[in-house]
Amino acid sequence: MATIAPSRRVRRTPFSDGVEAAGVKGYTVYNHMLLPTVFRSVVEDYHHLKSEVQVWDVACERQVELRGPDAARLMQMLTPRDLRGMLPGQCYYVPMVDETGGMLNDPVAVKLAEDRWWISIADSDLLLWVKGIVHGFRLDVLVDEPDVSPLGVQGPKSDDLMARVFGDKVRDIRFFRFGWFDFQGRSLAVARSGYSKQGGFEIYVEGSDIGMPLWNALFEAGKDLNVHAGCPNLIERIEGGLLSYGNDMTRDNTPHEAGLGKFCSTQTAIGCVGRDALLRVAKEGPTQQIRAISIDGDIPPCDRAWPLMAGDKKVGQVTSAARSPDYNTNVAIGMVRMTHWDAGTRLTVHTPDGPREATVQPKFWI
Ligand code: THG
Repeated sequence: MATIAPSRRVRRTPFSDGVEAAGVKGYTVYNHMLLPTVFRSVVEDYHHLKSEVQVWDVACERQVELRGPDAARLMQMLTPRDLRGMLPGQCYYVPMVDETGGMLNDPVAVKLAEDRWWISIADSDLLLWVKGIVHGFRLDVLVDEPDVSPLGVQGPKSDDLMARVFGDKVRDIRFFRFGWFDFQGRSLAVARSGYSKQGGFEIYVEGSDIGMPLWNALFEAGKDLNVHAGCPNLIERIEGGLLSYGNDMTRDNTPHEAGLGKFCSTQTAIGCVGRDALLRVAKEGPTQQIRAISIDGDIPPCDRAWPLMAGDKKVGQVTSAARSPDYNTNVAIGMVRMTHWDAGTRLTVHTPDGPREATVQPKFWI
C-alpha cells in the first residue's frame, strides 16, 4: 500500500495524535485536511458504529465564520433554504448553489447569533466563494476560518458517553439544535447532529489546545461503554442516504437533482444567488435525480462514476457503492434519468470488473 506524503497542505487536526494512537489504517483528504476512513476494517467499524459508540475526528468539517451586521443577509444570499424562521441555537442543512443553480457545497449552517454564523462545510473551498460575494456586494461582514474543529460522538450509546463528560443536560439537546457546555473552563457548542443515522453529537471544539484533552476525556469516560475511535462509515452512510459532495453531486447538479429540493424554498429565499435558475428547475422538475440502488454480485471500490445502462443507452451513473452486511446486497447511490428512475427498474451497471445487475430502490435502507 502506498502512503500519503505528509506536508503543510495536508493539514493535521487537533485530534490527529489520538487518531494515530487508536491505530488509524486509512485516510482521505477533505478540505485539505486529514479525515480517517478506517480503523479496524470498514465492516468491523460499521458493526461497532451501529451497536456501540464512537468518537470521530471530523475536524475536516471546517467552519466558514460570518461575523458582522450583514451576516444574516449574506447567509440568505448563499442558500435557497428560507432562513427567516431560524433561531440562534439551531442548525440547518443548507444546499449552496452558484448563479446557475449548480451545487457548490451542502453544509450545515450553525446560527450562533443574528450577526454570527458558522457554515460547517463539505469538501469544496466555499470560503473563496463567500469572500467573493462579500467583496462584490460590499457587505459589512468578516469571513474567515476559525480554530474550530468538530469532534463527532456517534452511535446508539452516544447519549450515555456524552452525559458522563458534559452532564445529563446534553440528553435534552434536540436534533439539529445546539447548546453551550463547559469543558475544562471552556464553553463549547454541542449539537445533536452528525454524518451517521445512528444518533449522536458534534462538539465544535474551539481552540486546538483542548483537542487532545477532550479526546482523552471521552475515551476515559467511555471505557466500559466499549468506546472506539471511528469515522464516517462508507457502508452506513450509503444505507442512510447521506450524500457526499464531490462524489454523489457536484457543481453540475442542482439541489433538486441531488434530492435536496425539500431543503429549498426558493420562492421565499429572497436575495439568494441562483434563485432565478432554481425557480426554473423547481417549476419544470429535474430530469435526473439521486436514487438508492442495489447491485448484485461482487464489486470493487467505487472510485469513479460507473455508467448505469438500459441496454446500450446510458441512463445514469453510480457514484458510491459498498457491500452491506445487514442488507446482504451492495448498497449504492446513483443519479438516474427520469425515464428509468422508478422503483423496481432493472439496469446494468458497468463496473471496472464488468457488468452487474442493478435495481432502483424505493428509498434508502435506513
Ligand atoms: N456535520 C457538520 N458538518 C458537516 C457534515 C456534518 N460538513 C460536511 C458534511 N457533513 C455536509 N453534508 C451533510 C450531509 C448530510 C447531513 C449533514 C451534512 C445530515 N443529513 C440528515 C439526513 O439527510 O438525514 C438530516 C438533514 C435534516 O433533516 O436537516 O445530517 O455531518 N457539522
